[in-house]
Amino acid sequence: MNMPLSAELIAEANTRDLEALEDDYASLGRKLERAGIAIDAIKERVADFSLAVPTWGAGRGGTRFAKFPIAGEPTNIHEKLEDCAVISQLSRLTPRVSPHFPWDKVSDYGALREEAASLGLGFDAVNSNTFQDQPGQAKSYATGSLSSTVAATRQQAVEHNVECIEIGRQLGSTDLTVWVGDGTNFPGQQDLARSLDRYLDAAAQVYAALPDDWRMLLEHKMFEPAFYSTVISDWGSSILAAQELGPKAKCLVDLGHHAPNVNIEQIVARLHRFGKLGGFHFNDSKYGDDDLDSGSINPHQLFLVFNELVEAELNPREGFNPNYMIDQSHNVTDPIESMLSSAETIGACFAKALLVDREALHMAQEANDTMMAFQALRRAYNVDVSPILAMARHENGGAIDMLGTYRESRWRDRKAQERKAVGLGAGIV
Ligand SMILES: [Mn+2]
Repeated sequence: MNMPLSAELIAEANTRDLEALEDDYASLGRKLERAGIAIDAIKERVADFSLAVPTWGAGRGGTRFAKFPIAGEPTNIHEKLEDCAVISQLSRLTPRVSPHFPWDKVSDYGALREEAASLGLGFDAVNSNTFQDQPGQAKSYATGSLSSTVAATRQQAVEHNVECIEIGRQLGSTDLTVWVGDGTNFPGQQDLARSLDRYLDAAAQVYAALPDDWRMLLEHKMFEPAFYSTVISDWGSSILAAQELGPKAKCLVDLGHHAPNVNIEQIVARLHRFGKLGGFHFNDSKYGDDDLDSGSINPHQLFLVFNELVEAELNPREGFNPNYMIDQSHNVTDPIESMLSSAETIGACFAKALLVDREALHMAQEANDTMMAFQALRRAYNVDVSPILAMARHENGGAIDMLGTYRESRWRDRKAQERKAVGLGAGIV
C-alpha cells in the first residue's frame, strides 16, 4: 500500500488528541449504557459504514458564472485518486471512488484499477455523461441524448453508456449511474409523453447490456440544465422508468434534486417499499441547488433520511443495498476539507439513526402517542456522536482530528509545487 500521507504524522497527531477522546468516549459510553445501548456496538456499525467520493468532487466545482481554481488542485484522474486517498486515509469512511466518463478516460483500466488499489481505493458506480458534447463527437446533445428526437443521437448516447459498463467491468464496478440533462426550456418545445417514450426505449437498450450482477441507477433531477421540463424530473418518473426497465434498474436519490421543501425521507421510504431504492448522492441545498456540503444547511433532514434507511435495513426488500456517494460542488473550499467534513456529517447522521430506540418509537407509533414517537427521534438526534466516529477512525488508522491533521500535512501546499495549474475545466452534476 502506498498511502499518500505519512502514517507517523497521523499517529503523532492522534497521540496528542487521544486522551481527550478516550475521556469523551467513556463519558458518552456511560450515557448510552443508561439507555441500554452498547457504545462499542454502535462504533462497530460506524466502522463498517462506507461511502464513495466522486472523482469530479476532488476538483473545485464552479457555478454557471465562474470557477475559481486553487493551487494544487488535481488535473487528471491520477491526481484525483491521490486526493481521494487522502480523504479515505484520514476519514476511513470513503474507500471507494466513483469515476465519470469521458472525464476520467485512460488507455489502460486494469492499470488504473491497480493504481487505485495501491492507494487503498476501489471503484464505485460509473457515471456516464451525455449532457455535454465531447471533441470529435458525431452528434450533439444540445437537444437531448437518450430522449433525442434524432435516432442517431440516441444511438450514440446508448453506445456511450454501454462503453461505460465495459469500462466499469474492468474497474470492478457493479453500478451504472445514468443522469440525463434532457428536457426543455419552453412549453411546446417537445412532446412530454413522446420524449419519455424515446428515453425509455433507449434506456432499455442500455439495460440490456448490463451484466447479471449490475444495477442501473436512474438519477432524477427536477431542473437544470432544462428549466421548463426535464425527462426524468422526479422520483415518480424515476420509479416508473425503473419499474418498466426491470429489476436491475433502481432509483438514485440526489438530495438536491427535488422541489423545495419536499419530504425526501418519505420518498426514501416509498422507493424502498417498492424495492427500488438504489442509492444516494449526498449534498445539501438552501434554495434550488445541489451543491452545498452534506448536512451544512439541514442536518436534521439527513438524520431523518438515515432513520428511514435504518428502518429499511430492518425490513429489507429485494436486496436492500443502497449505494452511498457524496455529490457536491466545492466552490469556496478545499474539496478535500469539504469531503472530510461531509463524510463525518453523513457518518454522524447514520450513527444517530442507530441510536433511535426503535422499540419505543414503534410502540409510540402504534399507540398514537405523537409526542413520545417524536421524542424517540429527538433523543437520538440530540446526542453528540462525534466521539464514536473519532474512535472508529482512530482504531482504523484514521485521524482523530481530520481537518487539523490534514492542514498539518500541508498536502495542498506540497501539491501546488508539483501539479500543473488547473484550467477552467469541467463542471458538476
Ligand atoms: Mn448527483
